[in-house]
This record gives sequence, C-alpha cells and structure tokens, in this order.
Amino acid sequence: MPNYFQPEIETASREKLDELQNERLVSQVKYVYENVPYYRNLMDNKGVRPEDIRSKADLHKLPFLNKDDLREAYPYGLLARPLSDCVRIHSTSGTTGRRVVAFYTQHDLDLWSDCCARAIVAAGGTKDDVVHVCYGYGLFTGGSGLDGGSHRVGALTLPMSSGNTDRQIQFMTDLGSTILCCTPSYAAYLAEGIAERGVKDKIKLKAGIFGAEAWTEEMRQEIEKGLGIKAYDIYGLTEISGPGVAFECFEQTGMHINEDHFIAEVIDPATGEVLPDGEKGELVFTSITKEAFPLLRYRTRDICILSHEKCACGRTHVKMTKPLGRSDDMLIVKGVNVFPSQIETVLINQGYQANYQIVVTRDKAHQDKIEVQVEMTPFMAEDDTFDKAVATRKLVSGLKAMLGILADVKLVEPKTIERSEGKAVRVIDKRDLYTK
Ligand code: DLL
Repeated sequence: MPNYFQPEIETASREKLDELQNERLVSQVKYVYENVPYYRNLMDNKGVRPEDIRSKADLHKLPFLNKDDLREAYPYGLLARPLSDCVRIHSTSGTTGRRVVAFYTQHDLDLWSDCCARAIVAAGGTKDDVVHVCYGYGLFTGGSGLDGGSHRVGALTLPMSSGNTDRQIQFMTDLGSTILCCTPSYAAYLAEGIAERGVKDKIKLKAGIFGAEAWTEEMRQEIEKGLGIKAYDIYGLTEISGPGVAFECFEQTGMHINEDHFIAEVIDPATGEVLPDGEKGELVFTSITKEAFPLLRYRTRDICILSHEKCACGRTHVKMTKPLGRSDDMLIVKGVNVFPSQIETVLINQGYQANYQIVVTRDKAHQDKIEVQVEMTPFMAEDDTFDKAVATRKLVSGLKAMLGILADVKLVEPKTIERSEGKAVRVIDKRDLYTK
C-alpha cells in the first residue's frame, strides 16, 4: 500500500503543482539574477531578463548551465548566499580539476532531508524502522542524505558508512536493520557475504534503497532474492543536492521527481531543444527552492525519459526512467565518477602518449574492475633500463591519487592498441549497465 511522507505535496493535483512551480520559478530566477553574477552574465549575454520568466512555459529562454560552468565558477562563483549563511558543503567524487562543490544553508539541508524522507517512506519506512546507511559519509552526499531522511522519518538510523563488511553484517543482525541504503553493487556484495556467513535467517531487512550508479532489472531481482527484500531505486546528483531528487514508489515503474523543489526537462543533447514526454534525451534540472546553490537549467548528462502518466501509487509527480546512459564520457566505477581525461592526464604526466584503453568489467558478485591498458612509447620499449614493474606501480599509484580508486594497469607494446579513424575508442565498458 502506498505510504506518503507529505501527501499534500506528493499527491497534489497537476494544476496545483504547476501553480506552485510557476510561482517558485519566478522568484528563484529573480533571486539568482540578483545574487549570482556568473548566471546574471549568462542571462545578460542571452538577452534574458528575470521579468521574461513568468512561468514554466518561459523556461526554455534561460541559458543552460553545465559541469564546465561549475568548474569555471569553482569554488564560490555560483554561491547565492554569503558563506556565513552556509552550514555544509558536499563534493563529487571526481578529483583534481573536475571537483564540484555544492553549498547548503540549513534550509537547503532541511528540504533535502524531506526529499530523502519521501524516498524512505515510499519504500515502506516508518519511525519503527532501523535504517542501515552504508553509503559513504563525508564529502559524498549518499550517507548524509539518507541519514537526514531517516532522521526526518524518525527511524533509528545506523550511520555505518561504507566498507567493513563484517561489521555491517554484525550490526545488521544484532540491531535488526530493516531498511538498507547503499549502492546496488554493495547490496549485492552484502547479500553474498550474508550467504557465506550463513546468517540469512538472522537478517530482518524488508527493503533497500539503492542508487548512485546504474543497475539493471536483473540485478534488482538478484538483490531482492539474495536479501529477501524489495529493492527501490533512488536518483540524485551532488549539484542538485544529492540522493532524493527522484525515488521509486511501490509500483517500481520509474522514479518520481520531487517537483515541488526541482523542475525537470528532457532535451536533445545535440541541439538543446526541449523534448516531449516519452522521448529519450538529456535530463535538465532547475532548482526552485534552494538558497545557497540554486542551479537553473543544469545539464545532468544523464539520458532518460520523462512520463506524466498517472501512477497507481497516487503520487502525481512526474516520473523519470532509470538513467539509460550518459551524454558525456563519464563512467561510474565502484561508485566513483571517472572521466577518461583524468586517466589521460596521469599518463601524459608520466611520459606516455595518449594511446590507452580503459576496460571496465563487473564480476559475478557485481563488483567493478577497471583496467587501463597503456602503450609504452617506442623509446621506453627499446630502453634496457626501463623497468616495466616499477613503471606499472607508478601508474597505479598515480591513478589512485587522481581517481581515488584502485585501477589495474597493463603496459603493452607500442602500436598494439587499435587506432581509430574517427573518435578514439577509449572506453570498453563490458558491464552492460543500462536497461535498453
Ligand atoms: O551519486 C548521489 C546519490 C547518492 C544518488 C546516493 C543516489 C544514492 P554524484 O556522486 O554527484 O551523486 O553522482 C551523480 O550518479 O548524474 C548519475 O549519472 C549517477 N546516478 C545517481 N543515481 C543513480 C541511479 C550521487 N539511481 C551521478 N541510477 C548522476 C543510475 C545514478 N545512475
């Protein structure tokens, strides 16, 4: 049966939601124009004045923001409030040069907690639940986001953070965790660990809230079976607050976007043209209630489809499909955002040329593995003093420092990586993550 955290908002009529969004959009645009010179410049360059935005129908007039803007404006360029009004930052897992830092006032944290609370309640959570959060805490938004939501629901929160599987399972059995929050790959890993330890009958889990990376329906079924739970998807991104931008209800037919806080559009990534419901394109978000880090028309690079069709759960908020791919070359490996360009930087800094290939695989236990195959330069290959083992170790540690995760490195002979006549094929992702 459907449960709502804020039924008056979650099941509001379309007319009411439109009215709310229009009103909030108008004031958010004015607020951003007055407080964020970076975006004011973008609007001025496009000849758009805040008065031109009178409702959602005018949204298309606003300029897009993308990750490059965030990098250019790093760290304070998109901040709309004095730092003294901010109480928290979070940051994406990308490292040097790609880092995105988002700021929050207490109001922003509160609304984010509400969004995550809706996700927990939609998964059947109540104040009587024990919510086991093993998303990472710290700069990553996963831990704090679900933690905030669990507190809002009034459940008992176990702030486990990631790693230490023995301890996770011990707490799960001793304290009777009922709702598990982590990445789907960690959920699969935990299921395996529980089976290995023969403690499945001591596990009281009933639901899981899994996101931050792509996962397929097959993986859902496997996790549901392995843990004896119902597994719910949750979506979000640091720039827009974190997890809880959208979440799945009992129907599991897409994720409801929290439309009282975010307006979603789907655009053609090549032309920027807004696409209708049912068409596949890049998801774009406009925040309409944020104080510290309000982003207008932010291009997520996630490819998905929107649907306003009535949902049997009673929620009226628009649904998005699972992300069906990305419109850039970002990979998510072991829950960490990885750009091929970061890998290339490490190679070039260590004297290699840009002849490399990244092979990503996922084992039976759904754990990701990344291997970087790097061509030695002809000079290296001919140099008797060139020590391959030492060079490999140096690359592994350079990549670890850049990406924050361990990558295998394989040095190969010059000219062995296939050259492409068009765009180089840098990434071979064998995981088949996206549901077609
Ligand atoms: O991954 C926030 C999050 C934490 C979401 C915990 C859900 C649960 P970032 O590190 O900024 O934030 O990465 C955002 O991750 O643009 C998507 O490409 C991807 N992503 C997030 N959720 C899902 C999901 C967090 N449910 C990027 N399915 C996004 C597929 C997802 N991809």
